[in-house]
Amino acid sequence: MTLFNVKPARRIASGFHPDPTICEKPEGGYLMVNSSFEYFPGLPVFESEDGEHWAKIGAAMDRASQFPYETMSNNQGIYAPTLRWHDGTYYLIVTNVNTGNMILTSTDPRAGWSEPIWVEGWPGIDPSLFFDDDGKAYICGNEGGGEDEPAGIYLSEIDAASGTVLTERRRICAGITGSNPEGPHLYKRGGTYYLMWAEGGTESGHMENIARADDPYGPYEMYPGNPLITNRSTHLTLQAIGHCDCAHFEDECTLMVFHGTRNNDEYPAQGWIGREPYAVWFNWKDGWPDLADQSYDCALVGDGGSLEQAVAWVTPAIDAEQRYLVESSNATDGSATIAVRAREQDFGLAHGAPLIGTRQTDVRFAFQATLADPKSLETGRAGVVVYANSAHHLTIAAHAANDGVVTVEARVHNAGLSTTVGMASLPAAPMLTLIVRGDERGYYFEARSADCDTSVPLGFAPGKVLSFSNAGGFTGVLLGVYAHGGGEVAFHDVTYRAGASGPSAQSR
Ligand code: 6LW
Repeated sequence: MTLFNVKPARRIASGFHPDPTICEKPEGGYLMVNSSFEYFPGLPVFESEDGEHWAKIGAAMDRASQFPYETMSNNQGIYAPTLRWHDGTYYLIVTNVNTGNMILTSTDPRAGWSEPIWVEGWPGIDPSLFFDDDGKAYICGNEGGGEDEPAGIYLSEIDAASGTVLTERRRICAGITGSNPEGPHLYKRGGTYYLMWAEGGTESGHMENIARADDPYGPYEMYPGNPLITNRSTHLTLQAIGHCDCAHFEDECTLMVFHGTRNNDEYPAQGWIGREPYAVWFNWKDGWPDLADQSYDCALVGDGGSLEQAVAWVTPAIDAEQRYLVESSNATDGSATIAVRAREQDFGLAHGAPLIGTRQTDVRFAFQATLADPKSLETGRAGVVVYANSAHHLTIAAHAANDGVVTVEARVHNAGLSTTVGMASLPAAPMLTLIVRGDERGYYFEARSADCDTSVPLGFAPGKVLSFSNAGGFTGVLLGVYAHGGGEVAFHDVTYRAGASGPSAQSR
């Protein structure tokens, strides 16, 4: 057998970018889009020339008319998109779990995407489009199971331009285990239809399966080697792999993307920086993907400089009041100046947690923000936050005390229990820098006043507090700034450095 360009799987973006979908660009190269949940701008778009090196080029959902939410709970919003190119147009079909399924279109993804085209009469999540060569288009997706419809993968014909579902939904697959068949994609190769779908839940039981049929509605013949991929029941660092999508499906060498979490068994914690996308090339054997010799793993920490991505700032839901203004951003080192207008709400409320942040993209990192004038905090608290969700996050809060002193306090917020891990009083001189560093164990907090040469250590929080297994949900970790109370504060030199060397000597 001839082997074409098969290479081991590699991470193609860092930080939480789950549910990857890819398609080939007509001029060559690829685009990828990922789920974004409650965060805005949503639906990050990446581009690649070779399928291995990817760069973020924007976000498909960049205005309120596409995502009109000023409050939104954790893990709501935008789920599992599918991107396809057909006849001069990119179609991005996606679920907003708060409203339903929709299609965004674009003829130039760098220039932006359309208003939502709503798909009426198509319940469930993880919608996908397939354009057949006879001119028909299909929508498939999954339904969790209820009184009306059993769980499984459903299919109908659709007019993709108008979003009109043309035929009755038919269940075409129930999965192989009965546990969460989802994220389906339909393809065609040599006249045969192939259905791929994830199963087992997106946690440690995750897997991907494949089946084939002569007709899009089946009956489907299951691949005898299913699951096509899984790391279930292993101790590999890379866990929870699945939710695949492919390009070059009809070629000898097919590009497949999937997501997985970096696991830390030593401490033990599953995937606190979230589900990240990977890519692998495979060949075919006897009409099935040949992945028998492939294994999927990764290092817990970093994997070289090739994954550098621009720092992208997001807020939970739309920042309609413009409480967060990224006033300037330094293209060379990624540092930003961010003005924050405080509001009374704190992180304990599920809706629209007040913060602006960027994804944690490596286990080792340093994130810092300098409060230009700590005295402006007389009516509130401001600081940095390491945020998984409203019930699981870490804060370093600064607030003005009496007599020209600022108090800084590092706290762990874990499922309703809030614990102080470090506290210090510093002179209320201009320029108070709050620092959080990450490593394989977790997060280390520090503060440094411009008057002092050294940082004051403020304790440590184990990463497992924010891990998938403790915090739950579908997202990873954001590193951000916030202000509660009244007034307005400015953060200077808000800087994120991935791969920076763990805790400083003082905070160990
Ligand atoms: C996604 C679905 C899933 O829509 O997680 O657990 C959802 N399964 O496939 C969010 O990523």
